[in-house]
Amino acid sequence: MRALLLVDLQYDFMPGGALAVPEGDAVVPLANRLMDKFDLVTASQDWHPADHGSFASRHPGAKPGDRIELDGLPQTLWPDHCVQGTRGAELHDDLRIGEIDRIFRKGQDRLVDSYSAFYDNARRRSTGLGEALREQEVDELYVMGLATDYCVLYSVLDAAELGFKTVVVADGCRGIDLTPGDVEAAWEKMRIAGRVIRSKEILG
Ligand code: VGL
Ligand code: ZN
Repeated sequence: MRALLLVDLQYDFMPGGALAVPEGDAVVPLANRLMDKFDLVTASQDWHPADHGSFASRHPGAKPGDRIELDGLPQTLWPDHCVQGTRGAELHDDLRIGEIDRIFRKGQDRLVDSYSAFYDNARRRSTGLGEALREQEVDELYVMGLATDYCVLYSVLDAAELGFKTVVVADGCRGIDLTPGDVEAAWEKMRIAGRVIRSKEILG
């Protein structure tokens, strides 16, 4: 059985959002077209408390992009984003939400960030995604969404490590490139962990 994972297609990662990913909105129509090709459609949703430790605003004198240590782990600081219950945390209205079977929220623990849709960065807690995929006997996971060099990358690495045949839909992803080269490095890692394709290989 094959499943699709839509990573963080939320307003704060779209142009105009708090942590805007260039052209982030360009992948939404593609997500809608891909949904019909899969037995199971899942999505992740970055879902932070207002005082999340990854927010630069919580650290006096720090600014977005700075790197600190948060509860023992290296942490890049971000603008406040995807705060639970806010418009910025909502999935894009143009998404065919009714076609998404399950949504997995992440990043609720203020002391640890969660880039992967499977686990927090400290691997203390599972979101339940891996268990749900196993339960549905998914063996192949297709991944697309935002951002290439953070949540897509770490979700793909975890999916591969969990034993799923992992396929990344390249034209369904957009990246941040906080440090120039980050996006290219992410693609290199994902090509090693899984398979990278273009959507036309699925849509014809
Ligand atoms: C993300 C940074 C912080 C992402 C989430 O979805 O890639 N990046 N939180
Ligand atoms: Zn976040």
